[in-house]
Amino acid sequence: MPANLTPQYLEADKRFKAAKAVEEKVAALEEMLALIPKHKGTEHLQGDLKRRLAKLKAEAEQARRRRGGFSISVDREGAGQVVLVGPPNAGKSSLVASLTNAQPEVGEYPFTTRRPVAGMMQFVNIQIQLVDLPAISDEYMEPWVTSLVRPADLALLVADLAAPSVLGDLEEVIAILGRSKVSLVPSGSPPALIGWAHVETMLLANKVDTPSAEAALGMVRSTYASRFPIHAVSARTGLGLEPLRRVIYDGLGIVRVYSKPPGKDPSTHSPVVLPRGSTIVEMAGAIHKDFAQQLKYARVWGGTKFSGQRVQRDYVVQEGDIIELHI
Ligand SMILES: Nc1nc2c(ncn2[C@@H]2O[C@H](COP(=O)(O)OP(=O)(O)OP(=O)(O)O)[C@@H](O)[C@H]2O)c(=O)[nH]1
Ligand SMILES: [Mg+2]
Repeated sequence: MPANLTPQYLEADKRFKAAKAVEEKVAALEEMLALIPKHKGTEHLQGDLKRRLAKLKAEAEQARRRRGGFSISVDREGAGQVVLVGPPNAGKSSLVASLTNAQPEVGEYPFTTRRPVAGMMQFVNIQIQLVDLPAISDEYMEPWVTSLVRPADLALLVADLAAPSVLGDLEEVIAILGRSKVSLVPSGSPPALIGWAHVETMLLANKVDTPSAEAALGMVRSTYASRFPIHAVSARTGLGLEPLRRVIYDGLGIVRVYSKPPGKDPSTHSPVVLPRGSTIVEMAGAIHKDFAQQLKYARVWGGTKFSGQRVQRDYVVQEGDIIELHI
């Protein structure tokens, strides 16, 4: 056993040894891998953990197949993946139906949605993927739901302003996700818990058209305004939905820039989408992997500061920049 393994690592190791279910073992191993000090002395152990993890995941998959079950995942598409989470009947499917090309089933009864449904939401000149998920509640839930929240770029936590239990329902959703080590956080907050997934979240207070909505919205605001940005919407009347497209875009922490071949016009309908803070080199690499290496300099048109100004490889691109790469 190499030296300087942390107490947290040893804790996770203990949990791994005590675990019975394959999923628990996988979770503990993943945590060990995240926690193990990364240096030469632990290389062997790291390799060993990775092998065991791969084997266990394959076993879990086989077991699912034998049970006749299936593993559920949603392939990423577009500029970002956004999941809708919330209690039953809050209007998650209605919102996805209003904002995207998808047509998830909407029902007056709870637990209508049983499978993820992905749809594409247009925002100006890009598409963002919204994923409708089944309800999250202690009464009943599909066991795989939290595993789809984990990898998302953004979560929309949907509150049902027509439900008297609105506050308790939200607490329940947050607590259930917490049990799977998924923490809903406001955007820009640094990861706080090792081994947890921190999913940036905004709260959508839906059904603002209903009679008691105003009072319910007041309660939601006083409880959650310090934790999440809150947007009041109605999937039924469409209130608040158009501005929501930009809010979602802003929440993804991405920028759109436009590539311009020397001597030609920029391609303004097909932006290059990059994480905020990306440099010109990263932009070049996103267009073609060889470009990152070959890039000599670039010229930028944008905002007020640049009008074809020459910038170096480490220039941080800004929303709306038009960029001429010189290879
Ligand atoms: N008045 C009003 N009703 C809404 C609104 N959004 C959804 N509903 C209604 O609320 C009910 C539930 O809507 P869904 O979209 O199926 O809710 P869900 O969150 O997907 O529900 P589950 O899939 O069961 O978890 C349906 O009867 C909708 O018509 C809204 O903004 N206002
Ligand atoms: Mg639904």
